[in-house]
Amino acid sequence: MKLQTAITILAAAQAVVAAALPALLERAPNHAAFSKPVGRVFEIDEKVQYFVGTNTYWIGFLTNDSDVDLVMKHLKQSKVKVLRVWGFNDVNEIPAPGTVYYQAMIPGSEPYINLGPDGLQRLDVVVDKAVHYGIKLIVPFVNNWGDYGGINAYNNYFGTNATNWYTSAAAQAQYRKYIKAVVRRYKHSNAIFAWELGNEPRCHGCSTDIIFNWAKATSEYIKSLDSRHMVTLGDEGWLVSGGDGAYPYQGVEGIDFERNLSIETLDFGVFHLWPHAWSMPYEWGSQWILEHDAIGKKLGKPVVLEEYGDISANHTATRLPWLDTVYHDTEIAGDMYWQYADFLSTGPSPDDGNAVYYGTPDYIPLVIEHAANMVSKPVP
Ligand SMILES: *[C@@H]1O[C@H](CO)[C@@H](O)[C@H](O)[C@H]1NC(C)=O
Ligand SMILES: *[C@@H]1O[C@H](CO)[C@@H](O)[C@H](O)[C@H]1NC(C)=O
Ligand SMILES: *[C@@H]1O[C@H](CO)[C@@H](O)[C@H](O)[C@H]1NC(C)=O
Ligand SMILES: CC(=O)N[C@H]1CO[C@H](CO)[C@@H](O)[C@@H]1O
Repeated sequence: MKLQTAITILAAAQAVVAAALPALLERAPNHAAFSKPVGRVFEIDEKVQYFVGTNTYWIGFLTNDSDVDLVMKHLKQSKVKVLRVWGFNDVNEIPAPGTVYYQAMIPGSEPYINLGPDGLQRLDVVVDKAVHYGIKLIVPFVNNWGDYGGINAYNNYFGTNATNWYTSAAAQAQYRKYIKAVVRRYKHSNAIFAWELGNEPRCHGCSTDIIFNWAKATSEYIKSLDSRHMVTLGDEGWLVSGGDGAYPYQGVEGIDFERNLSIETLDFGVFHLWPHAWSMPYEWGSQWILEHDAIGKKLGKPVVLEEYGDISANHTATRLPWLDTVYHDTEIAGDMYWQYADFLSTGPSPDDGNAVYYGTPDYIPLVIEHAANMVSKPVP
């Protein structure tokens, strides 16, 4: 309680702290080259290359540095180059001591960003270890879903909802304050691969104008803070036509992947692949991959398969055809499976049915072999 009060005061006095102790707010620069698009692929560590990546949303919430180190070391050994980690963790009430959170929006008091040891200092460890092992990070700023707060946490505070959050001046001002704090902290680090507006933004039943305008304005804002890092949206890649009118092609989530990808301040497109959640057969995955590659080709931008998973009895049998499509039949710049898992000091990391654990039989074809293929795939 006492410590929390101290942190609250510290956060409230952010401007003063900023002047006195810039290191608290801004991480030290590391000067190696930043990742950037080159045609439909990326230059990463000064080499134009295809990549394999993965997702560990939880890594910035771990409290043991050795666990972060272990994961990064295993990723490097596996030639996994890009890691997506939640850059948000919003709460509406202060959690129990030792539980990490990044932003507090407690009804009745001023929202603040947690710069303490149970706040962004945990994300600092992820960034530092990423620098050490040469891993690049994709960092989304908000969740469409209720996990770790997200839009819902803003809604609880500002009285907004899942659709008008995108246009609420008050909610957007706080979201931008949060973006500014995180971007400022890591803007000099080449461990950041890209900033991401959010995890799977949706505006169900809305005109695609809502998210288009929000994505345009927010990405422009991020570029105004940090022109050197790439920015991407974080959407699932919804299309507005084709596919015999099946759910992913109906535009009902208020997203038009192609339209959004045309935004100048979005450097590349991402899409996700969740056949079982979208009532599509697993075999349809390759079609979805080919369709997004074709749109990237039309607009001349890299496209990344940023999340994919299955809950079938055999992950290898289900996913290998998708990976073969990515590798043999497209110029998809990289694919990032959901979700990497490992054995931490606290036990196994989370498994929602999609996890592939480091060192298990599925890990060999799906990660080790596929990553070796992708990093040696000739670039155009
Ligand atoms: C942190 O993790 C390491 C293993 O990675 C373990 O040896 C150590 O006991 C852990 N520390 C705590 C405080 O749990
Ligand atoms: C959000 O509130 C607006 C009214 O301000 C309403 O029109 C809209 O349907 C609401 N959306 C949801 C998802 O409840
Ligand atoms: C899973 O599928 C792969 C590829 O089709 C196959 O080689 C492997 O034996 C299967 N594993 C199990 C446990 O059935
Ligand atoms: C550049 C581009 O492809 N723009 C398309 C964006 O999406 C709209 C539909 O929402 C199309 O009309 C544009 O041609």
